[in-house]
Amino acid sequence: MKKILLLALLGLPTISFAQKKPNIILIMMDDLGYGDLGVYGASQYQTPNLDKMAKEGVRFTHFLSAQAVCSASRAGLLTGCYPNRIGIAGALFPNSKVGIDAEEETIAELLKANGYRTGIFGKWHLGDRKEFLPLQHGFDEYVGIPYSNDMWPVNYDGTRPENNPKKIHPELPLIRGNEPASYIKTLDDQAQITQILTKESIQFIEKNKAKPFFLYLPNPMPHVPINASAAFKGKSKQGLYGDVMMEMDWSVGQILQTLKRLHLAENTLVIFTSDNGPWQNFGNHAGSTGGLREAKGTSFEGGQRVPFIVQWKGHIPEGQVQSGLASNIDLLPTICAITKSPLPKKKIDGVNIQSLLQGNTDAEPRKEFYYYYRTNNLEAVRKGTWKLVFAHPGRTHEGFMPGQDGFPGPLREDFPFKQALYDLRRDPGERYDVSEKYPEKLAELQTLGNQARAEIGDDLLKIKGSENRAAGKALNP
Ligand SMILES: [Ca+2]
Repeated sequence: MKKILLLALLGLPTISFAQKKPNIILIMMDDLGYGDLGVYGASQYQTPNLDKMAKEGVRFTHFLSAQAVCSASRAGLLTGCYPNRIGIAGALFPNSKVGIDAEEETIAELLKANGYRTGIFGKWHLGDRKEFLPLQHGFDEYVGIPYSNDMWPVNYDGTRPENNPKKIHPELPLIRGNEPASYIKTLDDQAQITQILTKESIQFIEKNKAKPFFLYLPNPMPHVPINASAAFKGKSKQGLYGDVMMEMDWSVGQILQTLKRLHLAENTLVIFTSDNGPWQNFGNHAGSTGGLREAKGTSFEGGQRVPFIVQWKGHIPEGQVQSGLASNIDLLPTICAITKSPLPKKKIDGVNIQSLLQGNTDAEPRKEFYYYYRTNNLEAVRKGTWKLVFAHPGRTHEGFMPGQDGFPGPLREDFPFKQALYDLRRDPGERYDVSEKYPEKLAELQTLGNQARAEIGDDLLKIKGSENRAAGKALNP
């Protein structure tokens, strides 16, 4: 009793012992590939904090982003829906006329309604008009950029020449609340992003240590143009990309240390993931798929499979590797279950993956997955470890020389991929079409494809879905 009184007098967080609702921290990187962390195979730089987080929690090996592109992936993450179900596709550009519809319910809205304090520090990318910004979608606080960090009027090397291909973009704002607080104008400014967001996140945790909170930290790195602050430049053996990764890992370490310092670790679920695979045609400024096929902007595993690590001291068994299928659309129902928050009123696609977090290897909360891309193309479906890729025009990075030092290399956007059935257990690289050998699997996955098409459509076969909902439209287009 005396000790508690003393702690209270010192201003230390005695309250956290009595707190029931767990805090949620969701860290999402941008374009970080499946092979980009030490614990997932990175070799020329170290990510000790994330490796430790995996050791003390669970790491997934078949975790898929909703789609392999920024806005669609984030829409899926925050609403628990396939992004095409709610009308969000691709990567939104500045002054976008669409965003998440006001009728959709985000994780932030659901937690806020359940008494949580909600903050986002990082890249939003779900519409930059005021009505679409985070404060209008359930967040109490927002500091960050409204879209990708390369949507700025600056050339790939940081200069502003007359013939600059990026001249079409407005200056890149760092928004605070609903208004620009400053602008990111140079590569040196980009180098400060991770530091700024880490500091804001820590302040948010400190301020709200006595309340349940939801902290969403969508770090804009390592999306190009990458840069690291002075303390991390030259630290890795893999040039600037490795430096950026080491700073990102430091940032995660700072967040985890803050939880420890405030005695919040046992009451905080921490999630780490990425929005899509690496932007491979940027060569030495892009990450690694860890050998998976293709990369960002494709529905092959290199585009869509990403690291996923969860830690919750005392609640999740330590040191697990989970090979069950899951997606970022599953986070909303899982977080709702853990925090005892009601689910959205409208239909969602996510499933509760608590059983996988608990280390249950027999559980199969997600049996299937639909790989949509572009506006509404059903490019592939998955059932367990089987994946059927449908004939589709798609992006390929193969056969092209990647770019260098911030400049992109060429790629092809309309490669005519043929239908193929892959067994991802034996063929994670999606190389060997086994349709002829497994006709019953082929039929099963074709049926699954038809089910997806009937529900949310398929532009490739000109099929309208019966359940698609429209994106939010700008008030003054
Ligand atoms: Ca991205």
